[in-house]
Amino acid sequence: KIDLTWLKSELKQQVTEHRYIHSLGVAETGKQLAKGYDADPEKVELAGILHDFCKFWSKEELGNEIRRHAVLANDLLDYNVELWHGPVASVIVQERFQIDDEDVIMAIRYHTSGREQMSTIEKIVCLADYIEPSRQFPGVEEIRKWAEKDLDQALLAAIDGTIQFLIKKKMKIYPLTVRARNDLIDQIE
Ligand code: DGI
Ligand code: FE
Ligand code: FE
Ligand code: FE
Repeated sequence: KIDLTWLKSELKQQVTEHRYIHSLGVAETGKQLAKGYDADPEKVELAGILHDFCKFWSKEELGNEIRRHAVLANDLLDYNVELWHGPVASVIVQERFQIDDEDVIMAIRYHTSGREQMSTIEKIVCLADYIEPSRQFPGVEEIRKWAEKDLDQALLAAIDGTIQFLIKKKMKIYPLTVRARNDLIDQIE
């Protein structure tokens, strides 16, 4: 059984105070969502604590890890560096903390991009990342309300918000994010 207190202290050494509070917020919000959507709260909590573990690694370090680990999609290197920390964290937590739960690893790996056929745990971590209490941006309250009644609708709204942000900033959209959105719409129909 993994010691969460110890993991939190390891996280604290890797990230800023703000990011530490955000991570615990994702863990807590995620745990509550898990209870409502019949997912394992302990797996969601663990993924929430660790999802941004590599957030402050340099572009060079992140790129090296992506190139080094064949399991990570190399096309990430052609897209925004903000997409890299989740996939890298998903392999680092295995190596450093012997986390071997595939559900937890996938939730960490895809928390930024999303993907097709996301598990309930992946959806919850991705959504909790967007709506945990320290997040403040226009529209977040509406998504918090959606989160209470429909996980897919709430996640779709969150992904739409991100895509709108990327378009506004004239940034590229990682294809997996588009596929995640399309797949979610098919699931909602
Ligand atoms: O790490 P966090 O700040 O908690 O949040 P995150 O991991 O969900 O996302 C970090 C940022 O990545 C997000 O604000 C937007 C940016 N980003 C850049 N390109 C893409 C992208 N996000 C998605 N979903 N898809 C992209 O192609
Ligand atoms: Fe993140
Ligand atoms: Fe490695
Ligand atoms: Fe996050």
